[in-house]
Amino acid sequence: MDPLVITVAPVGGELTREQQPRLPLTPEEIAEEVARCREAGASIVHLHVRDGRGVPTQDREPFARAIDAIKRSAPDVVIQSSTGGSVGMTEDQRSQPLDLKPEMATLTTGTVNFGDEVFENPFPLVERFFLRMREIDVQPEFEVFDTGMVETAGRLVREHDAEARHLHFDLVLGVPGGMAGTPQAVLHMASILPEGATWSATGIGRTHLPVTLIALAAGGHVRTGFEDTIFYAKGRLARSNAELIARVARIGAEAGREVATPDQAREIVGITRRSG
Ligand code: KMH
Ligand code: ZN
Repeated sequence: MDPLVITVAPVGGELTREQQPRLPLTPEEIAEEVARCREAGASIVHLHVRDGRGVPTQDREPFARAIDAIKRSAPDVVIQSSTGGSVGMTEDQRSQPLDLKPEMATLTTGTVNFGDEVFENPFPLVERFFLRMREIDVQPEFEVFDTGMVETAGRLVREHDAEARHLHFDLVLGVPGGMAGTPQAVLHMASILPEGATWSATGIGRTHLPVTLIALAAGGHVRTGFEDTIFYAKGRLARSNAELIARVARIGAEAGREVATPDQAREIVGITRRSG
C-alpha cells in the first residue's frame, strides 16, 4: 500500500469558536496550527479562511495572507484551497482562491442536502470550475458526498480530459443529507471510483473514527481536522487539530502505513504526475 497521506482540514467553512474554542481563525493562528499538524504527520492542508471578524470568506486577500503565513510556518506542506466555501456562497465568491493558483483545490461534483441547508453544485458550475482548474494547472480533489458525484466526476473526465490525467477523490461521508458514514459506504464508494484513482476519506461527526479506520485498512488515505470533527472522543472536544492528526499517524504506523511526506503526497494525488 502507498504511504498514508493525511490531510488536515483545520478551519472549515461553517464552524464557530462557540462550538470549538480552539478553532484557528487568523492567518497566523492557522499557520501555527498547520505547522503543528505537519509535525504530527499531515502532508496536505485543506484550507478555508476567515475575515477579520472570524466570518468565513472566500476572498482572495485573506486566502493570500493565510497561504503566505503557511508557507513560512510549514514550507513544504501541500496547500489545497477550498472552492466549496460555505453553504450559500456564490460561484464568484467560491472561485476566488483559484486566482492564487494553489497546487490543489477541492471540487464537489454535485448538489447535496447539508443539514437543513443545501450545498448547491449544479453541473454547469462544476464544469466551469473543472475547466478553470485544468487551464491553470490546479489538481482537483473530487470531493464526493454520494455515488452520483462519482458519476459526475467520470462525466467531466470523459468529456474534457482526453489526456487521462491522474484522478484523486475525497469521500466525505456522514453529512446529514449525504451518504452514511459507514464502513460499507466507504467500501462501496471506493469500489466505483475510476480505475487507477486514489482516494482519501473522512467521516463527519460521530462517523469520523469508523470511516478513518476502514479507509486506512482498505488502502485509502485520511482527512481529519475540526472541519470534520470537533471531538476527539464522545463528550471530549479535541484539544487541537494536531491531536487528531497524531492519532491517525499512530494508528497508521501500527497498521504498516507510515505517513507520507508532502513530496510523496504530491506524487500520490497526482500533482507531480498530472500529465502522465
Ligand atoms: N463547507 C461546505 C459547504 C469544500 O471545501 O470544497 C463545503 C466544503 C467543501 O467544505
Ligand atoms: Zn471544506
